[in-house]
Amino acid sequence: MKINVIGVPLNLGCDRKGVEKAPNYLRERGLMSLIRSHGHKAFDLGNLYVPPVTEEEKYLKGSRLKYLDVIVEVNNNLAELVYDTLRGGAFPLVIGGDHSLGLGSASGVGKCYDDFGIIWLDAHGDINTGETSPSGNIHGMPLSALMGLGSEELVNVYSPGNKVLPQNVFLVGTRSLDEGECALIEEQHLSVYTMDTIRDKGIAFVAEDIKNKLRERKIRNVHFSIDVDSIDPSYAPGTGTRVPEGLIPSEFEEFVSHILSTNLIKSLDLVELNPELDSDDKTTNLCLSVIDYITSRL
Ligand code: B3U
Ligand code: MN
Ligand code: MN
Repeated sequence: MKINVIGVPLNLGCDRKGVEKAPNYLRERGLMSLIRSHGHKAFDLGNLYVPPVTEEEKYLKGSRLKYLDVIVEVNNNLAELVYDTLRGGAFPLVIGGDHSLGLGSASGVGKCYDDFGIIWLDAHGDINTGETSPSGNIHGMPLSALMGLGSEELVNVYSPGNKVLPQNVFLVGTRSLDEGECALIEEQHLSVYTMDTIRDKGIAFVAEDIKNKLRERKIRNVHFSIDVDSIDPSYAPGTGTRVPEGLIPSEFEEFVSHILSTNLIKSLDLVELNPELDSDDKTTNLCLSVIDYITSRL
């Protein structure tokens, strides 16, 4: 398979330094040769340009959303690159950076396919809007914008691509939701598989349930967005917003293996690795093994 690796050294969405270093950090530790070791033709497209900004530019035009303009610009460029990659018959592997980039990558998928789903593996919902967000950090908002909800500027990224239908959105590993996110989940009847559900029914059940729903709805294309904070912080401490009681690596692998076996996954993000918050490269090594595992199954 042809795989295009796209680095997105973006930290403005989480408003915390360190995550922007992850793409190069992973490259220096053998990312590309790891992917190639599975027989793929892997192309390193380098890092997307993130224009420099100052603290003073955080809130433009009185917006509550931090660094809105730059984040929109980077996401438009990312969407175009993901779209071109898919049109060229390659698989986009997007390495973050913070999770605000999920808006760009899934928007690129949305322009390519009108029937698409999104699996969002994350401790958080990332479905806040400018109004409901407690922080103003855009990494907590991409999924609502992808459904066409919330701030106009975010919703219009890579317009007029297809939005994802709420019924085709699957949140997995969730264990930290804000009030406004819970309300939106109810309103839009989203499929949310919390850690409580996973503990109760098992990760295999959850994966099967998602597979069944995708089949019932005849969804042929799925974007898979992986936030490393979905994994328990004892295994993945190198991330900005750790939430206890997460997936253990074997559960994570089981889930990924089930989902990849559908052959519906067309693109993937791996985000929120912060090498500066890591201990002994534990999370970096875990991310490399995740990429190893995933690319061995593509
Ligand atoms: N829900 C909170 C916190 C958060 C979201 N995503 C991460 N943290 N990584 C917010 O700010 O929207
Ligand atoms: Mn996230
Ligand atoms: Mn998260």
